[in-house]
Amino acid sequence: FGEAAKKLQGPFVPKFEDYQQVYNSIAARLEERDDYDDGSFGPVLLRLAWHCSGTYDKETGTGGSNGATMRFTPEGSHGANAGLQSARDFLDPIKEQYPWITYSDLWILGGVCAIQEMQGPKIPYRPGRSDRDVSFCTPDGRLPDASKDQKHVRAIFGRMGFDDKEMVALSGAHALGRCHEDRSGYSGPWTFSPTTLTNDYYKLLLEEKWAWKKWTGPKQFEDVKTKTLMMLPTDMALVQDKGFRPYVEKYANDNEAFFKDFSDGVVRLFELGVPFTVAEDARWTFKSSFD
Ligand code: HIF
Repeated sequence: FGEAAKKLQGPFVPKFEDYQQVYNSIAARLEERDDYDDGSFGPVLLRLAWHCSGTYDKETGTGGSNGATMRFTPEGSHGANAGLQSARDFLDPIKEQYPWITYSDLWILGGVCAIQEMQGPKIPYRPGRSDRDVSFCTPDGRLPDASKDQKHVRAIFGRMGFDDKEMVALSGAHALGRCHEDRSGYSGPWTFSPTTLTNDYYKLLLEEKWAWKKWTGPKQFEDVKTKTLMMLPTDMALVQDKGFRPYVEKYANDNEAFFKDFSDGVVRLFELGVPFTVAEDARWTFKSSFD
């Protein structure tokens, strides 16, 4: 009888409410698990979603958030992805609870949830990513190298199809989280509130005095006043470059403009390389836990 009923219903097609439930479960787990460095897995979940997406190459159409190929060793062990196992492990019980969602849709939903739960803007979402096999792993070297300058930043984000304004708007995500010596080699947070999304990253870039940190690790900047904050060479490139700097100034002065452009940029980033069947105007906006 059960089988017959199932046949009548057809295959399970998840709807908005089903994805909202997954969102709620991720949000609840973020609240529960405060055993990550600043009390939240939010930053590393966002980093996972971005590193899936940021492999995209617009010329060949390869890479991007479709596939979740970071599950496989070649890509999972790329130097740039060091530490992201913790984010994947965090999401595994959610995948067990909702087996119908693909890893690739789940990892991006994790990024969306992280941003919203860290009090960032709404990030509209649509599903449609499928998991692909190891042969779809991208070659090493597609993600940015923090020791480089603006030419590199433009080359990497240009390859994904982004312009100057979008590059600066996305960069505000470095208000969140921190660098770990055992992962990237760099050390420290960018802002004083690394689990809340604000435009502080831009304000600090402009208002603080920055100097090279005196240490034996990779070259990074520290704030002269407290010596507790950091900037990567690629972060500092945003104020050194004439094309980038006006946007840094704009976002430092206008959090609303930052949130708007950040959201637009992240939506585009998270959708790179995905052959959606759902139209752009049918994206969903999830309720946050505090709405
Ligand atoms: Fe990051 N990023 N990112 N990044 N990033 C690190 C950490 C985070 C770059 C380098 C690093 C973006 C762009 C760039 C986050 C989100 C985003 C670390 C430290 C490095 C080295 C990793 C570690 O040691 O754990 C470079 C060179 C980028 C291009 C300029 C995006 C815009 C800012 C696209 C973005 O969204 C987040 C969040 C973290 C914090 C992770 C954590 O575990 O706390």
